[in-house]
Amino acid sequence: MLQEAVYHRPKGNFAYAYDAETLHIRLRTKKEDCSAVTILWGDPFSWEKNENDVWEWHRDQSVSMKKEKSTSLFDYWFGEIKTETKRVKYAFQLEQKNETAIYTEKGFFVDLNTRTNNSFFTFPYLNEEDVFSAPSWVKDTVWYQIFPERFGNGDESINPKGALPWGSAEPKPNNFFGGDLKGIMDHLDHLVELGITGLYLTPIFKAYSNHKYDTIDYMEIDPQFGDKETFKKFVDTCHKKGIKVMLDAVFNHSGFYFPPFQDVLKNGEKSRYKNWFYIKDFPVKTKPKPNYATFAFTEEMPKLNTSNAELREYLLEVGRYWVREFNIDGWRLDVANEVSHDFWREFRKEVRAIKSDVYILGEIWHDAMPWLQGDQFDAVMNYPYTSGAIDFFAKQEITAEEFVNQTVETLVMYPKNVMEAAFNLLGSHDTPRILTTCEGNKEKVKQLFTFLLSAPGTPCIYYGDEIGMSGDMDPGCRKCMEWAEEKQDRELLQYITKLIALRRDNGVFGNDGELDFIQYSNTTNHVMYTKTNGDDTLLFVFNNSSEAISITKPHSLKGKKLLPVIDTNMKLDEKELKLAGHEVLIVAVV
Ligand code: ARE
Repeated sequence: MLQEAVYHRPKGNFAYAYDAETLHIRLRTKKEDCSAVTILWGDPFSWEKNENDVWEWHRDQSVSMKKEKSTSLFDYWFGEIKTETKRVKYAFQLEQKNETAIYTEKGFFVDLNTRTNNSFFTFPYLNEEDVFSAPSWVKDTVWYQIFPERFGNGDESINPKGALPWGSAEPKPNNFFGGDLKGIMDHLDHLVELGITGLYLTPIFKAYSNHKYDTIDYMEIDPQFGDKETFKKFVDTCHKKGIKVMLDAVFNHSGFYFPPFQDVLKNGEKSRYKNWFYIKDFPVKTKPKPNYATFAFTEEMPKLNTSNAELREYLLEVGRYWVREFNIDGWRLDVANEVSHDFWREFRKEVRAIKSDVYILGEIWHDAMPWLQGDQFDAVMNYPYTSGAIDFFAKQEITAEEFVNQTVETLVMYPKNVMEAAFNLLGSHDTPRILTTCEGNKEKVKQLFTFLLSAPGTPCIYYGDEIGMSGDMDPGCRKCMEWAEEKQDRELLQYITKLIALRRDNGVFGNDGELDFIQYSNTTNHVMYTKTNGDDTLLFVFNNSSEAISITKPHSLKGKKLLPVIDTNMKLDEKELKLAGHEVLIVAVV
């Protein structure tokens, strides 16, 4: 047994409370090294005197673990402990052909010394208030992201100076086309028909740029988008259409023209706002480089000092205000990983006190476990989950095996209840559009949307991707939405609409199904996974090579009939699955 590969650590993605009664436990071992793993557990205080009148720990519980996921290197085992006393000490019994080993917090034992449990792992107490719980409405949400300057111009009278005719030019870092809130409201039925139930708007507060991440006033709607009365109507209209509204909070930094920063520029050390920022020395300089902390190396974005009590309270009131006064449903937190955990813990308490089911989404592009313990965020923008798929389906830069490995690692990166609320996306206003990444190959786009929309977690569609808009890295990905139907890819729109409907009508397709990769080949470049919940299984087959291929029907599906759930031109027979071209096969296995 390769003991070096065995890994477990409590209170993270390897041991967590799934709900008030249930612990989920994971263990990693070398792939195909162990034939069985059992969790040996008991209440740490259940001691009894044995026949020699000696106190002995009465550990009498055990749970067989299931091999839930595997990569080329590792097997990930999963077990569930239901505990009444909510206190658990546990160890793992690993079995190989003729070898058994006990894995504890203090390493490996050959046999178990039952008189002591201080070498066991500990989940000391399952406190209900510690259980991670995203708002219940999130797991069934299908999100849509809009860059407000570019979705629809509904009121020309509030156009910013120099606004160009809609779609008349390529987007640039500093041009405007007059997108506004009314323009979004005019097209909400496009979202309803698509099956959208959550809308994420990038910043809409007063700022100079077309992206509004350089905030001037956190308490005002930017006049080019409308006013507070329009916004109130906007939220009410979205709610009436069954669409939740999430705004973008830029608390890591302000804009250069944020009045407190302007005051510091003018009054230097005498400014009452000098500690709202991280200023190294006075007078404040922007050249040759800023003598104050900024977002990235962007002098127009001075970093906010969230440890300063006054600034902190100012931002917390911003967080409360838009929930309290406009009943928004969520906050997306910009550059969330660079603001202190301490601030986010207080932010969560404050906004949840106003509305108990506000969704708190952090923009973090990497492993975000420290922010997902239940005391800060409900989810992060889960770029890692789809990056393997994009590298495999779109860029063909990695093999089927590497795609499976990368995706499995992201599936076990978080607790299952965290994964259910994850915000999965193929692109955003910060990335090239998925059709461009696929070099215009629509079949690859369809495979990626199938992967996104059949994944655990909640999917987000970036505006225009559903109608086949292209666009390279920012600002190219921020073109005006194309509303001329003849210029839209209506077939792609219909395909994505159908997938969203499947997700809505079939829980296995969405969050209720456990995703298992069951077959892949680096030579035929196909990947097969199932989504399973009880007796219900869906089979997904992706063929990423250009030739038609035939593959054997996985033995795990032997004896099951395959019924197409979505029209494909696949030829199916009991012996093998024939794949033609880039078609994706989604079948219901009954
Ligand atoms: C734009 C151009 C820049 C140019 C700048 C000049 O993109 O190349 O230098 O203009 O002014 C906003 C605007 C951007 C603007 C930027 C700076 O939307 O158009 O840049 O302000 O003025 C990292 C951060 C992540 C951040 C991205 C952009 O971790 O938080 O970089 N995303 C948020 C918003 C952005 C916004 C800002 C932050 C600033 O979503 O829209 O930009 O408020 C890897 C790394 C990530 C990295 C990611 C993207 O995956 O792991 O950490 O994200 O690449 O670069």
